[in-house]
Amino acid sequence: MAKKKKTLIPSIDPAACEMLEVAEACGASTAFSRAVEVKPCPIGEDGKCCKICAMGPCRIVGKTTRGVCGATLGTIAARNYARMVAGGASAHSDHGRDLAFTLIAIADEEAQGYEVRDVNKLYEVAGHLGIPTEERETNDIARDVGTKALEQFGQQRGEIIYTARATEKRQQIWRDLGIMPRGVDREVVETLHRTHEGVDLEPEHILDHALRTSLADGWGGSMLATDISDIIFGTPNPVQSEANLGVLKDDHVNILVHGHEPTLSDMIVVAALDPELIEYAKSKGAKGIQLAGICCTSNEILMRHGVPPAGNFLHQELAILTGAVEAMIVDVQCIMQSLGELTQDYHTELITTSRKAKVPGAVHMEFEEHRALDAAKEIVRRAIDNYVNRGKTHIPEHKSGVVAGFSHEYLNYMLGGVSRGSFRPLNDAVMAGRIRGAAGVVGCNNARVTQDEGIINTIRELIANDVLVVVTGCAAHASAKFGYLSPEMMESAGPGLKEICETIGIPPVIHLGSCVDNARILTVLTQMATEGGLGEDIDDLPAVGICPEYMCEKAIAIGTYCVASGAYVLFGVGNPVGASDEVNHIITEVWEKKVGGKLEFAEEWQEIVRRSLEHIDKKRAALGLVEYDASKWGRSGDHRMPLLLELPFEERIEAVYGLAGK
Ligand code: SF4
Ligand code: MSK
Repeated sequence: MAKKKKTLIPSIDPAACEMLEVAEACGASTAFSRAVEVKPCPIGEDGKCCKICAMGPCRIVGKTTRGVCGATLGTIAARNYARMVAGGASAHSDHGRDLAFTLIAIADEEAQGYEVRDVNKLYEVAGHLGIPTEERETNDIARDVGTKALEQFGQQRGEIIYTARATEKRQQIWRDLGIMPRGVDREVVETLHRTHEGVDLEPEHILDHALRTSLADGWGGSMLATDISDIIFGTPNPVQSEANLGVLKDDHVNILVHGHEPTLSDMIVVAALDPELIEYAKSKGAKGIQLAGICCTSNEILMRHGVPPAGNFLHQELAILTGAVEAMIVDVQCIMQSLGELTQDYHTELITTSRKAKVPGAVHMEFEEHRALDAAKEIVRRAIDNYVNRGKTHIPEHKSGVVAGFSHEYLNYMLGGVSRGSFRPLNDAVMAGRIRGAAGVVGCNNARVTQDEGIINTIRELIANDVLVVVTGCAAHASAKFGYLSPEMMESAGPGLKEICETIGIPPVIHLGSCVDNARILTVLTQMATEGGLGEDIDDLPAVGICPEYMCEKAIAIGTYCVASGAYVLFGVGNPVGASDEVNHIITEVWEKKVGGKLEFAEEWQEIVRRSLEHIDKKRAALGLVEYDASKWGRSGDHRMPLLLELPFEERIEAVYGLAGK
C-alpha cells in the first residue's frame, strides 16, 4: 500500500469542525485526535502480517518471504481478506437472523407493539421463499416466512433460495465456479476453517471461497434482513427530514439511537411520540422530545419515519460533546468504545440494549421483544429524567433538508406507475445517454481520511457527469448533511440527468437505506439488467460500486458480493491486501474473468471518479449505446428549478416529488 497522505483537514463538515474545536478546548479525545496519535501499523495495513497461530505473528517484510509454517505473502493476504469478508457477512447476517426471530415472535403474538406493517411485501417474500399464501392468515404466512428465512442461515446443502433472484446467467456462473452459497452460517464457518493454520493455502482458492461467503451475505443474510425489515416496519417511501448535528434542540430532551438494528429504535419512535411522555418531558422543563440517529439505525428510522440523522460514524462522539444529548441508545456495530468514557464527562447516559453487546461505562437495558414498547418507554422516560442534569451546551447550527427512503419498490412505482411498475424509463434514459450510467456510493467514514471528502466529491462529480447515484449507510448521511438528498441538488446534476430526475420525480442522489440495504442495490441492478436494452446481467451495465471511506469488515463483504454479482467496485482509503501483487491480480483480473466484476483500491477520490467514468463509458461502448454527449441535453424541464428554489423547503418537496410533508 502506498503511504497514506497525512490528513490535514479532519472533516469537510462544518458541524464536525466546530465540534472538534469544542473537543480541543475541553481536552476531549475523539477518533479524529486518536487517528493522529495512533499510527497505523505499517505491516498490518496492507496485509503483510499473519497471527493465526502461536508460531507467529509472522511479518513478511524485508528478506522474509515466508512465515514459520511456510505460508507466503499471497496466502497470508488472501486469508486476511477472506476473514474480513467472513466478519462482515456475519455481522449483516446475524442481524438478519434476529429479524427472522422477531417476525416469528410477531406471528406468535409475542412481540409487544409490532405487527406486519407491509402485508404486500410479506406476500412477495413468501413467493420468493415458496411459501403458500392463498386463504391463509397473515400471521401464519409470517411464521412460515420467518422459519424459512432462519433455515437459510443453517442450511447445509443446496442453494440459498434468494440466489434465484439473480439472473439465470449469474446463477450459472456461480454454479460453474462452485461458489453458489449453500447456507449463510456454513460459508462463514468454512471460511474460518479454510483460513485456520495449515488448511487452504492457495490464494485463489481461498478467495473463491471469500466470493462464496460474500454471496451468502448479499443474496442471503443482508437481503433477508432488508426484506424482513420491510415486512415488519414497512417498505420505505420518500420522507422528508433534516440532517446533521443542528437537528438537536437546546430546549428539547434529545435522544440519539445509534447502531444498526431497527427493532428497538422503531419502538423508541413510538415512545417519543407518546403524548404522556411528551407531557412528562414538559413537566421537566423541556419543550418536547427530539429523537435523532447516528449510523444505520438512523437510516432505518429516517427512511420509515423521517427521524433526522444527527450524523454518520464519525459524528457519534461529536454528538455527545454538544452536551445536549440526554441518552444515546446503542445496539450493535460501529459503536465506538470511547463513548463509554466520553459520556462519563457529560450528563449523557449511554444505554446498551443488545444481548450481544455491552460497552464499559454504559447502562445495560437489555431489549426483549415481548415487552418492546414498555422497554422503549422506560428508556425514553429515563432520558427525560436526565434532562435536569444537563449543563452547558454547544449545538452547531448546521443542518440540511433531506428526502430519503427510495426503496426498490418505490422506484418501480415512480418509473412505471402503480399498475405497471417498471424500470423501462430508466433503462431508456441510460440507452439514450441522458443518464450516462449508475453508481452506488456506499460505506463508512474513516478517521484516517478527511471525513466526507471522498464521498461528497465523488458524488458531486458523478451527478455533474450525468451519473445517477444511489447511496446507503454513512455515505447516505454524508449526502444528507451536504444537501445532496434535497431537491436543490437537481441544479448540480448534469443536463441529461436533471431532465430525467425532473420528469420522473426522483433526485439525482437516491437514498436507498442502511448497510444491509446494499442488497436493494443488487435488486435494482438485476432489474435494470433484465428490463432489456442494457445487456443480460449486472456485468453488462454501465454501473459502478464505490466505497470512498470504508472502515469496517462489513464494507469489504459488501464490496465482495457486488463484485461476485458482476459489478466493478472501487474502494478509497487504502488497500488491505496491497502488499501482495498475487492477491491484487486475483481480485482484479482473475475475478473479472471469473465473475465479470473486479475490486480495485484507489486512495484519491479524483482517481475513483476517473476510473468510474472510464468504466461506464467502456460498458456503454460494449453495449453499442450512443456515446455520452452532455451537450445534447438540458433544453427541457429544468427551467422549473429556479422558480422552485423560490419556494419554502416543504412546498418545494411537494412540487418536485409530489410528497405529502411528514
Ligand atoms: Fe506464521 Fe504460519 Fe502461524 Fe501465520 S500460520 S502466524 S504465517 S506460522
Ligand atoms: S454504519 S458499517 S460506518 S456505513 Fe452502517 Fe456507517 Fe460503515 Fe458503520
